[in-house]
Amino acid sequence: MSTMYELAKKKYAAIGIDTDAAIEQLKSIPVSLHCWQGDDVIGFDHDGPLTGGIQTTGNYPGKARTPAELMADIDKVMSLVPGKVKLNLHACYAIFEPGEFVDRDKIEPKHFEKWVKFAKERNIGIDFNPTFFSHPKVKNGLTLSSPDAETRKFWIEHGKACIRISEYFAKETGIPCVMNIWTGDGFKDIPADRMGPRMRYKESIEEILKQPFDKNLVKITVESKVFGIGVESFTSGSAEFALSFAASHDGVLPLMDNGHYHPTEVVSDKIPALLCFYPEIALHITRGVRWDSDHVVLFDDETKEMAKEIVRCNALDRVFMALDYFDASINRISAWTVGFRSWQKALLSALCTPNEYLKGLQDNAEFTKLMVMQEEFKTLPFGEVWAEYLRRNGIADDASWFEEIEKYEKEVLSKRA
Ligand SMILES: [Mn+2]
Repeated sequence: MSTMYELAKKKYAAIGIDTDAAIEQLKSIPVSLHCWQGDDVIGFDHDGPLTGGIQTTGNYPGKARTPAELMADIDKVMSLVPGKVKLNLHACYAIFEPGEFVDRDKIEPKHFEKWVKFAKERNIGIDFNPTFFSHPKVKNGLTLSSPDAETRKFWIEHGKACIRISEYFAKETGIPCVMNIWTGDGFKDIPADRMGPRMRYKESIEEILKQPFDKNLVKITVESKVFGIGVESFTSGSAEFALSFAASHDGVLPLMDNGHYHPTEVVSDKIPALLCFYPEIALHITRGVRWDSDHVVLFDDETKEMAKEIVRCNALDRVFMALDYFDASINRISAWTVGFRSWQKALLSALCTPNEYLKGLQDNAEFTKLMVMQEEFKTLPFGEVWAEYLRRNGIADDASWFEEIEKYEKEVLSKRA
């Protein structure tokens, strides 16, 4: 063990923190890694552009074009991050046989066999997402909330197919699958009817939920969003809609994406509020920048605050954590790696915070001391604990992981012309 870590460990022990225990605990907490950072949310089931109020910007070379390339890239990321990875797939990542095409309302577990094999070989679970965007059957920007019954029917069938696939993932891997429902349904300008689309959205999700499934194996979540590109004025799946839907439907969890709120709202404050009412909740961890909701996650203040809330609410086993962002302007392997490592850092930092002591100061109204101590703890030698965590995960404890990425870019990514 390094001398530097030994010294850091003593410093933390003095404030009641067992850094060895924190490291051990974090090793077993799954965090879902989103496959869509690797190919700019394109997938393998269509040739069209990305739609649905989301947009990738940038044209950095080397994006994955095939399942084999995407899997190789995910392996590279997994070799550079500490902690327990779970794989997060979108339905548009179905893998067809050569010449085969199956539309989204008809996809089956067999179209994800190769992903299951990939997950099993790596001993990881899989989360899933129906893909309600980038498809010709998105009619006038609407899917499940469309006024057109045939359009709604197609997307309801897609949702049901995805529940069957999610259950297949859970059964095959032995790990429950979180299936997240998000649509980009909305309007660019001021609508004349807000309740109509929301009632149709509600009824459509209720139709999807008629697909029988084991609630212990499949966790259905509903994700809200305040606006998107081209849907600035209204979204069917607003925050109040998603929260209320989850609250009133057994087995449905709310999912908060911290890029999906007004810029001054913080999800760190919403986490404990929801934990008062829901046995389990889910998160999409991202970084919003002005109007964009999908920048690479960094080890910044709000990211740390979100992790702190999960840890100090004792809710590590009640919060399903998934990354959700995409940057096409930088090396995608690096974008994935930085984001995953940042969230790991935030969780480790939260586990190394004397939360009970700080709560005590708050409850005793010692607010001066609370501020002083919170500032003091910010400069504890956290870097040494992080380095030890990396070593215990068999990961290099310095920035040499980036040399690996440069090498991979030169040898693999640059050849994808
Ligand atoms: Mn999201």
